[in-house]
Amino acid sequence: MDSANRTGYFVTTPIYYVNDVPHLGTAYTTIAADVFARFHRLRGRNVRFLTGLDEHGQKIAEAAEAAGLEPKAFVDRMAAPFREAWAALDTNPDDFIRTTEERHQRVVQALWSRIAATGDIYKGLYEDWYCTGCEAYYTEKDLVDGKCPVHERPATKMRTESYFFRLSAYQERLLRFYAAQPDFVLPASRMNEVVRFVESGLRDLSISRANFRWGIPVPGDDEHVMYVWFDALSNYVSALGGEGAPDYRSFWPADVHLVGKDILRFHAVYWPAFLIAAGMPLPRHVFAHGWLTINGQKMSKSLRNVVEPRRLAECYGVDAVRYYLMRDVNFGLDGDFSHAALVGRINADLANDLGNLLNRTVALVEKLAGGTVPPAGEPGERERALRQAAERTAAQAADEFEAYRPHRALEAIWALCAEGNRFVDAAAPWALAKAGRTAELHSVLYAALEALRWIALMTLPVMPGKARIALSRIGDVLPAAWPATWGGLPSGVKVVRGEPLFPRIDADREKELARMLGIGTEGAAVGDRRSTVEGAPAADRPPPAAAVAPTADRPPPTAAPNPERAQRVEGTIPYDHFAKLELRIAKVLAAEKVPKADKLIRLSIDAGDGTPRTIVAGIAARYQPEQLVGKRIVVLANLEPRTLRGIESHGMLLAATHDGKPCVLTVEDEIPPGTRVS
Ligand code: ME8
Repeated sequence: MDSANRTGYFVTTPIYYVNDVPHLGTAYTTIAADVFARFHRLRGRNVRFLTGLDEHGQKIAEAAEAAGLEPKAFVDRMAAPFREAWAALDTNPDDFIRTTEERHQRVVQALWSRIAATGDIYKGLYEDWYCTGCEAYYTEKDLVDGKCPVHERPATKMRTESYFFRLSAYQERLLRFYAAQPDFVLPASRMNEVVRFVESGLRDLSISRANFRWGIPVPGDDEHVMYVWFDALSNYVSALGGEGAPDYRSFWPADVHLVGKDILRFHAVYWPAFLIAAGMPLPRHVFAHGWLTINGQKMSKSLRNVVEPRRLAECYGVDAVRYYLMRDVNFGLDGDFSHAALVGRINADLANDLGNLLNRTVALVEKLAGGTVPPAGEPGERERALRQAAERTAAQAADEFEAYRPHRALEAIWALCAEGNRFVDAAAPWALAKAGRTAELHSVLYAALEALRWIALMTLPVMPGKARIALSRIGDVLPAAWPATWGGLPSGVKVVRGEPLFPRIDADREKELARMLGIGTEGAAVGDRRSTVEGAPAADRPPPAAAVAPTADRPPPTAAPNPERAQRVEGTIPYDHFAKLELRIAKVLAAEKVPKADKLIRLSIDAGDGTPRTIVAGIAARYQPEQLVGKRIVVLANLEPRTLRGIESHGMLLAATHDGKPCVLTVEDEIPPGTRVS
C-alpha cells in the first residue's frame, strides 16, 4: 500500500447520528479504526484517528422535538454516551468532532463558498420523494408502493427551492479518478459497484433545505441550511482545521475513511466530487465493511440492548470483545455476532492457545530457570526455525493490517501461537533440565519467551490491555515497536505468573454471563425473536438508502430472519449450533476400568485446562485401559457434567461404533492438548 511511505496516517470513522446511542454496529467501525490507528502508531507513524458525531438535519431536529428539548440541548445530552462508550472499549481517538462546533461550521461554509465560486452550486427547484429516516430523496421508481424501500414508511413529496451541486458534470472526472486509483474503494468488489453506479449516470444533487432550520446556514442565504450530508462529509477536513491549517498539511488526504457499506455512495461518489470541485486532494481509500447481524438477525432495538457494547466489555472483557470482532468477522463482508461464537473464541484462542502458551512458558521459566529470563545462549535448529516463523508471521501480519484484513493478521499470529506451543512440546525443556543440559534449556526457554513477546507485540493493536500485561509478565516493559528485534528481550528480568490472562468460560460461567446480559441459554438474545421493527427510526434504523446497490447488498430492511436461515435445508443446523460444541484435542494421562461396570473406562485427560479432568467412557468392549494412555483423542469439552457409577464425568470423547464396538477417534500428530477442533 502506498501509505507505507508516508509518516502521517489519517483514519476516520463515520460521524454517527447523535439521535441514536452507541451500539455494536457503530462500536465495530470505531474499534476497527482504533486497531488500524494503533497498528500504524506501533509502526512509528504519526497517526490521527478521528471520530465524532453528526448533529444536524431534520432527523435530529425531530428527535429533539420528540424529547421535548431544543436541538442543541438534545445533542449535548446525547453526545456524552458516545465518548464514554468509545473509552470503555479502549478506543483512543485523537479527535472527536461534533458538527455543531464552530470550528466545523467555519470550514464547511468556506468549502461551500469555494465550490459556489466555480459555478457548480446553483439554485433550482427540487421535486421528489423524501424519507426523513434516510435523510435522502427517492425518485418515483425507487419507491415500493409509495413507501421508502428501506423504512417502508410513506415518503413525502417535496417541491422546494434548493441549492444544487452540479454532480452530473463530474461523472467523467470521477470515472477517470477511479481508473487512476483503482484501490480507492476497498474491498475491490465494492469499487466495481461504485464504478457501475457512476457509469449509469449522475443527477445533480440537492444540497440545501429551506423547510427546517437545524443545520449550517448557507453562506449568503439565511433561508437555507445545508443538506446534512454536505455538512457531515466535510468533517473530515474541518477536524484538521481546513485547508492550509498545520494538521491539514500533515494529514490530508486521509489514508482511509472506514465506513459501513450503507454509506459507501456518499463517501465514494459525492465526497470526491465535492473535493474535486473545491480543488482539494482526494482520500486514498474508502473501506466499506460489511453489516453485522446479531444471532443471524438484523439489529433491532431490543437485540441491540442485549449486546450493548459496554456491557459486553464488562462481562467478557474489552480485549476479548475486540479480538472476537476483529477475528471472527471477515473485515469487508457481512458478519454475525453470537455469544456462543464469542465464548468459543475466548476459550479456544485466548484462554487456550495464547493463555496456555504464556502460562506454561512462564511456569517453566519459574520452575527450571529460577524465574528470570534466561540468557539467549546459542540457538539450536529448533530455536532458529521458531525465529524464522516469528519473522515470517510479523511480515505477513503487517501486510494484512496494512491491507485492512485484521482477521487474516490475527489468523497468522495465532498460527505462530500454535507453532510456539508445538515448539515447547517438541523441545521438552523439562527433559533438558532433567538431563542437566542447562545451556540448551536456557536457549529453548528464551526462544519460547521471545516468540511470546512477538505475539504480544503483534496483538497490541487489537488487545492493547491484555497484550501489555502479557509483555510485562515476560519481563518486557520497553516501549513497543513493530518490527521487533529477535533477541531484544533482556535476560535476567523476573517473569511473573499471575492470574490466567483470559480465564476460561466454563458452562456455569457462561450461564451466569447469559443471565447478566439477559440472553437465553441458547446464546440467542431474548431481546426479541419476533420479526418486528421497533417504531422509532432513530433507534432501530436500517441502513439508509445510500448503498451503491441499494437492494442487492443491504441487509433486509425489517428484522425478518436472515434469508439464509429461512432457506435452510431441513435437517441441517446453523453454524452457530456447531460453534457451541467445544471440541478439543485431549491427551490421555491415565485410564482404568470402572469396577463392576463392563463397558466403562475412567480416563484422566489433559484437555488444556491446566489441571487434568476426568471423563468416563463406554469403551471397554474394545479397549484395555493401558492401550489408551498417551493417545490424543477428541473430546466434547463443554458438555454438562454427568455422574456415571458415582464418578463425575466432565466431557465426552468421540468414538465411532463399528461392529457393535466403539472405536475412539484419535489424532496422530502431536497436537497440543486443548487445541480446538473445528
Ligand atoms: O450514517 N453493522 O451515521 P449512523 C456494521 N451520520 N456497521 C454498522 C451497523 C451494523 N449493523 N450499524 C451501524 C450515518 N454501523 C451518518 C454518517 S459520515 C460523514 C456520516 C456503522 O449513525 C457503520 O459504520 O447511521 C455505518 O456506516 C455507520 O455505523 C452508520 O452510522
